Amino acid sequence: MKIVTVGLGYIGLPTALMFAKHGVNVVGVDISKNIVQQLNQGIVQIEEPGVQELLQTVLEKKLFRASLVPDHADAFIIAVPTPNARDQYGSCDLQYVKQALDTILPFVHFGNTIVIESTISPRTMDDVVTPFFEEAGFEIGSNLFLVHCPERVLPGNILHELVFNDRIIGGITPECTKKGKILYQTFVRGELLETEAKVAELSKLMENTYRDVNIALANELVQIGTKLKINALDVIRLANRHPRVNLHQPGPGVGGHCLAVDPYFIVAAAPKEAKLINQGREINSSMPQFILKQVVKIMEMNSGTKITILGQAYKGNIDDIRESPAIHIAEQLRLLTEYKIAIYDPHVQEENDETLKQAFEGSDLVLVLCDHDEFKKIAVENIQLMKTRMAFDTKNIISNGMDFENYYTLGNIFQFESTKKKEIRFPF
Ligand code: SAJ
Repeated sequence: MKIVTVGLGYIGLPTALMFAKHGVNVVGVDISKNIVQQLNQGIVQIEEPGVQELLQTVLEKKLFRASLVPDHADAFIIAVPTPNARDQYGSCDLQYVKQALDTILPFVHFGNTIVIESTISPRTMDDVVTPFFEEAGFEIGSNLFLVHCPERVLPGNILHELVFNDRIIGGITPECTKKGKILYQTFVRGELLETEAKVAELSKLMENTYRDVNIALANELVQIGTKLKINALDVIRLANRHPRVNLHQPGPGVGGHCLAVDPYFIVAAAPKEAKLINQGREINSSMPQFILKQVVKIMEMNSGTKITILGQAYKGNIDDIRESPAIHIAEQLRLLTEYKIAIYDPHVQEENDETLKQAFEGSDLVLVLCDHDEFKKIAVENIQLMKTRMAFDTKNIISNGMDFENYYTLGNIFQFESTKKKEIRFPF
C-alpha cells in the first residue's frame, strides 16, 4: 500500500511515520521547504517523545520520504491546520484544507480513499469536500471514498495514543467507512467506530468542548472561591471523591490549538443554540485577566519590582505555545513598565531571557504558568536568591511551597489580602 499524507505538523508527521512503521510506503507532503529538507535529513522540528527515533527507523527502511509535491497513491490523508476565521464567531477557516484538496486532485484516481483528519466544522464533508470531488467527475462511494477520521491524540503522548485510542471512522457512505476502516486497521489497536461523516465531525468537536466547558466550570469556581474566601482547590479535591463527579483543574486559561479553537466551530454553526459552549469560552478566555489582577495586587502589597515567570508553553512538558495563556500574561505584564519581567521555560528555548538563576535573582514573585516537571520542585538555592520569597502557582504543582515565605495557589489567592500566614495543607 502507498499513501500520501498532507501536512507534516504535530498530527500529520506522527501519523505518516506510524503508517510507515507498519510497512506502508508513505510520502509526506508539506508546503514548507525547510520542514521537508530537515525531515529527509532525519531532523524533527517538533518536541514529541519517540518521533525523532521513529523518523530515523523509517528513513533507513526507505518507507518514508518528505516532499513538496504529492504522488500517486492508494489513499490520501489530510492533516493540516484549521484555525478560527476572523469573523464574528471564529468559524472554521478551511483555506488550508481547500489548498490541500487542490494540491492532491491531479494525483487522485478511481478507487482512492481520501481522509480528512483535520478538525472541521459540522457538515464540511457533506457540504464542501463531497461537492469538490463530484465536480471533478468522481462518484462518492462507488469510485472514490471520502472519510472523516478525526485525530484525537494528546500532545506529549501521541505515538502511544495513535495506536491505542479508539478511532471514529465517518464515511460519506457505508462503503467509504469500510475503506477508511481498512486503512486504519494497519496500526490502530483501539476500536474503529463506524459512523457517518457528519456525526464524526460533531463528535470530535464535542470531545474538546466537553473538556473546555468543564475547565470553565473549574475556573468559575476559582472566581467564586476567591470572592467567598473558600479554597476552590480543596472543594475540587473533595467533590471529586463522589463516584460520579469529575471537576477539572483550574488554571491560567486554556491554550493549545484544540480546546481554545474547536468550540467556536460549533458556536459559529449554531450561535443561538450553543449558549453554554460560548459562555465556557468566555470564562476560560477571561482567566489571564484574572491572574494579572492578582499578580498586580500581590506586587503592590509588597512593593515588588521583579517577577519571575516560569512557563510559556500551553501545557506541561511540551514546546507548543499556540494560544498559550502564559504568553498572553507575559505580554501584558511586560506592558506594565513598572515591573522587571524574567521568563524561563526550558522547553521553549526562544522564550528564555536568562538562566534560571538569573531569573530568580532579586525577584519578588515566582509566577508559575505551566506545569512542566522541571517546576515541580523549586531549588532552595534559587528561592534564596529572591528579594521577597513569594510564589503564585497557578497550576498548583510546586511540591515545596513551604520553602517560600508566601505560597499562593488558585485555591488560596484571597489570603494575601488579609494575612501573611502560610497555607494550611491537609494531608489528603
Ligand atoms: N487544562 C486545564 N485544566 C484541566 C485540563 C487542561 O486548564 O483540567 C488546560 C491545559 O493547561 C491546556 C488546555 O487546557 O492549556 C488544553 O490541554 P489538554 O491537555 O486538555 O488538551 P490538548 O489541547 O493538548 O489536546 C486535546 C485533547 N482532547 C481531549 O482530551 C478531549 C486531545 O485528545 C485532542 O486530540 C486534541 O485536543 C486535539 O487535537 O483536538
